[in-house]
Amino acid sequence: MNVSPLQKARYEYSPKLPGMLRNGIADICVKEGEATQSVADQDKISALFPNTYGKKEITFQKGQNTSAAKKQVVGVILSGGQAPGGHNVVCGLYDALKATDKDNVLYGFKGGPSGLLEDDFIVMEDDYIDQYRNTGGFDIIGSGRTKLETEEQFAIAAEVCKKHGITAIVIIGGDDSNTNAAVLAEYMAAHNTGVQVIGCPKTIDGDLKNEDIEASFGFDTATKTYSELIGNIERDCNSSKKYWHFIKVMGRSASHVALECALETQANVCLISEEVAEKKMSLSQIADQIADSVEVRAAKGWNFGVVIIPEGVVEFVPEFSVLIGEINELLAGEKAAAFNALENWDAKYAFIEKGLTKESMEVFAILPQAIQQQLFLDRDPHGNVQVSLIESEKLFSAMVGAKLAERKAAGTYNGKYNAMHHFFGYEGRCACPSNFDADYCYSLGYNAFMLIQYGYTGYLSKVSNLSAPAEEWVAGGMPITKMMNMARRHGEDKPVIRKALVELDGAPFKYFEAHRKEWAENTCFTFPGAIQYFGPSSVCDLTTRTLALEKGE
Ligand code: FBP
Repeated sequence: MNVSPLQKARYEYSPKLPGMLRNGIADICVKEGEATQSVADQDKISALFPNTYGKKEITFQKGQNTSAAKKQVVGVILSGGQAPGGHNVVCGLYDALKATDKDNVLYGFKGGPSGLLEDDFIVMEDDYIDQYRNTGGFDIIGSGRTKLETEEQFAIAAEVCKKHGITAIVIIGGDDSNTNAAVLAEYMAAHNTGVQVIGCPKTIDGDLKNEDIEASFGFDTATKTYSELIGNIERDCNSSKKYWHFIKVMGRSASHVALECALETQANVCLISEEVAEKKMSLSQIADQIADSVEVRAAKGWNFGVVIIPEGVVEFVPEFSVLIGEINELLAGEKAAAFNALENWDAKYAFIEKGLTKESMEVFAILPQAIQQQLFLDRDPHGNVQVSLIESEKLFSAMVGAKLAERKAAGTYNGKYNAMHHFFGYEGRCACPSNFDADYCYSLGYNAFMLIQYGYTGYLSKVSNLSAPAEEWVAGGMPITKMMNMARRHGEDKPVIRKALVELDGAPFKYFEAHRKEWAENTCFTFPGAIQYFGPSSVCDLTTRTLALEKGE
């Protein structure tokens, strides 16, 4: 493998562990806290998890290791979208496992949860794992989106574990994957398989967090990567002074990524999907909000700017959701064939006009034609509109263009408007992890092994106090059931970990809200620059603005 000088240097980096895990395996003991309860629906969740519900929160501390000696054979799975630092979770797990007993074994199941079901794995060895230390990506074993959720799958998983003498499974994933980890843990306990299950909180989207989990890993690096790029674009804006850049950033549903990038770069406008939903904003109102910034800046001679758009925003616009629902209905079943047989767009447009309600037709009519066609052409296997494919950066730039044309006609705007479009998503998911993510992930993996060694199951590896230096981080574990409530999924009530959306009364949004007018009307850009790996801790170990604000810093 060809290795770049930076990668070579990163191999040498020793991730920082929380102080309490630094003294060697023999010196880590457990402190048990209070018994836990689920955040809501206690009766239902406790009935569904009779073997794993209500367990105690635990923290590790310095003291004699009292765990029972036992050969550990652990299987690890990477689940869902890539997030920087995943390799370090595996490395931390491996190092703790080998430091405890060199005969312990780590299996890496390949390609996500399906690797466990298909018994497709590699056995981790030093030479192999060393190539992945402090690197981005999930290529060490690959990832996948197969959900481990049915009894049938659990039975297969139990068989595979029995075959290899596996004592524990570590699932590295987001809210869904960790919900499934809890269900799998319960199954394994109920069937006396002796297999423990531990989860680790991953996702660049930042939406797996709650009063126990301060951050999911990958969010730090991904947002720093996007913010670097946005800052570079802002510099370009300042230099050429001729474009409005519409930048969509990843985050399937929640707007944490967009908000963090706005806090880092002080872009002129940033949409927050949760606010759009709360205020029931229409597409036209959103376009007006952006056009206001364009107009005010044009009056100052600044025909340039930056708009950040969260990936999922259109689903949060109430009128747009209604439109999508009607389109899905309009083309349900056999009606799709009739629509597809129509010979040209005019004929299709007439069909649509007849089928949609007046209100939805009004929304449809203001969309640029390319977006209108996209809604009808790109459909998933069930025939539904693929909302995630909608190029909302182009949608809003076109709508703003139309607003500005109206304002020009009315004499309130006299600027020049040229729009450029970007989507930053995959660019950040496999970036070389920041020191924060390298340290945090390694700690999560190391800590996951300590939970296994002490016999816990159905726990999420928890490392907290994250805005302090790593020395002061607190390592431990939290029963996953504590984070659960009941929610409607595919027409059924299911136990789930609640997805954390941006809280409009939370400190990060409040800070943004207090400054956004100034950022919209003036040029307050900040340029975070590239992630730094070597240098003063004040630069290299910086956490996100979101975390700092949430911690009141
Ligand atoms: P996870 O929730 O699995 O971490 O994935 C997050 C994400 O990166 C979203 O931001 C994005 O919408 C989605 O994955 C893209 O998924 P895919 O990799 O399947 O295209």
